[in-house]
Amino acid sequence: MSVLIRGGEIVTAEQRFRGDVYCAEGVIQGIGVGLEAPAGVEVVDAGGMLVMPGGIDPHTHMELPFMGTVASEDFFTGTSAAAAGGTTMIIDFVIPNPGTSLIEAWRTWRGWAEKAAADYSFHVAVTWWSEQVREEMGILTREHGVNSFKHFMAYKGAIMVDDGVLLQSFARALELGALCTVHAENGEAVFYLQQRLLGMGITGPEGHALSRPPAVEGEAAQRVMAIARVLGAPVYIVHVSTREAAAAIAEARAGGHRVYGEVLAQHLVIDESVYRNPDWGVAAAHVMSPPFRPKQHQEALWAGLVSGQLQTTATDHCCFCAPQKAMGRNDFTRIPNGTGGIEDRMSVLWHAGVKSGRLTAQEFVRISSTNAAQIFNVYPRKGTIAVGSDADIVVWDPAGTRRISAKTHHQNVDFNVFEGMEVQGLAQATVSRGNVVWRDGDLRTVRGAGRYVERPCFAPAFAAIALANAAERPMAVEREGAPEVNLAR
Ligand code: URQ
Ligand code: ZN
Ligand code: ZN
Repeated sequence: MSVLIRGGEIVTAEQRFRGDVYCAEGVIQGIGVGLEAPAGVEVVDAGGMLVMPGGIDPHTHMELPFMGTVASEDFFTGTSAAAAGGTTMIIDFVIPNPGTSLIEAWRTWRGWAEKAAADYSFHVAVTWWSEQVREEMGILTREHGVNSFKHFMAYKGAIMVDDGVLLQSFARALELGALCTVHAENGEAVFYLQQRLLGMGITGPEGHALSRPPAVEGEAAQRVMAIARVLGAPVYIVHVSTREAAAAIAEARAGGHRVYGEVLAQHLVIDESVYRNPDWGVAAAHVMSPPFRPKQHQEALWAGLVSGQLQTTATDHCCFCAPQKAMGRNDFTRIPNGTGGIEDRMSVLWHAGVKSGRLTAQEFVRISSTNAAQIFNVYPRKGTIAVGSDADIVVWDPAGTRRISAKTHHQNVDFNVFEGMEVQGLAQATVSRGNVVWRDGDLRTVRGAGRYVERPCFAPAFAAIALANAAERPMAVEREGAPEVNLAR
C-alpha cells in the first residue's frame, strides 16, 4: 500500500517543518513540499494537522494469563485500539512461569501475537534463575531479537524475584548488551501489609492501595538502582508512580548512572480517590500496581517528563472486565491487577501535557515515541519521520476534541479509567507501515498485518559503560599477581 500525506506540519523530536510525506512498500520514500501522488495512491489531506511518528507504547500486556484469569484485550483488538489513538507499535511482555523455559514462553507469546494488526516486540521476563535461564537469555538476544529483560520485584509467591536473581540477571544482561527493566515495588512489604489489612477486616479495593504505599516503590527503586550500580549496569524502571522513585531516579542520573524511567498516562491524571468510590466495581476497576497515588505525586511525574529525568510514557495496558475483577469481591488481593489505556494515552498526554503548556509538540513526540525507540534500539527505523524509516505515522489534529468513554472506545474491556474525560488532541489518521489503518473514525486494521520487530543488543555501548565504571572501582589492586577486577565480563 502507498499513501501521500499532504499539506501538514511534520513534527519530530528534533524539528518542525511544513512537508508532505510519501510512503510506499512500508517505508517513508520521500519528504518534501509539493510532492505529487502517483496514480492510485491514497492521499490524506493533512492541512492544519501535525504529522508525527506513530506512538510507541513500551509496556502492554495483551491476553496476559494473570491471577487466575486472562486479560480481555488480545493482540488484534489491542493493536487496533492503539491505532485508533495514534499508537503504531507496542512492546509487550513474555512472562514465563518460574521454573519454565524462557524460549518456550517466547514462542507461545509469538503465537498469540500472530493476530496483531500493527508492529510489536517483546521484553522477556526473568522470573527465576538457573544456568538454563543464563543460556536462554543468550539465545534470545542472539537469535530472537530480544534486547530487554523484565524483572518483577513484586508479586510474592508468583513472579517476584529476589536480589540474588536481580544480580545474576543484570550481570548476564550486561554481558549480552541487553537492558534490564524492573517493576519496582517491595513485594515482601506488600505481602506483609496485605496480610495485616486482611486481618483487620479490610477486604475492599482500598486495601490494595493501602498495601502499596509510596515507600514500597521508593525503596525498591533505590534498591534496584544500587544493585545495577554495583555492576555498572543500566536499568529501566517501568511505571514510575511516586515522587520518591522519581527523585531517586533523578539523583542516580545526576550521578552518571544510566537509569531510565517510564510513566503511565493513567498515573499522570488519575489519583487514589478512585479507591474510595462507593461503587465496588468502579473502585476495583482501578486496581493496578503500582496503585493510583495522592494527587501531589502527579506533579513530580510531570516534572520528570518536562525535565527529561523520566523518558517514556506507556499504559501497562492489561484489561480485566467486571466479572474478572469480581474474583476479588471478598479479598482485594484476588482482584486481577491491571487497567487499560492504549487508545487514549496520546490524547491524554496531549491534553494534559501540551495543551496545558507543560510540553512542546516536539517533547510530546519524544516521550510518546522517539525515546522508547532509542532506548529499545529500534531508532530510526521507528520513532521518527525520515526517508527509510518505517511508515508508522499519525496525522494529529491538535484542536480536535473528544469525550473518552467505554461506550465508544475500541478497547476490548467494559471500563475506561479515563471515562468522561474531555480531551483535546486526537489522531485524525494513523498509518501503519504505509497502510492507512485509521481515518476520520473509520478503523481499517487488518488481523495479522503486524510484524514482530527484532531489537538488536547494545553490546558495545553498555560494555564500554560497564568497563568505564569498573575502571573507576577502587578495588583494582596494584599488587604483584593480584587478580584483575573486571565485573563487566
Ligand atoms: O504489574 C504489571 O505490570 C502487570 C502484571 C500488569 N498489572 C498491573 O497492575 N500493572
Ligand atoms: Zn508492573
Ligand atoms: Zn506491566
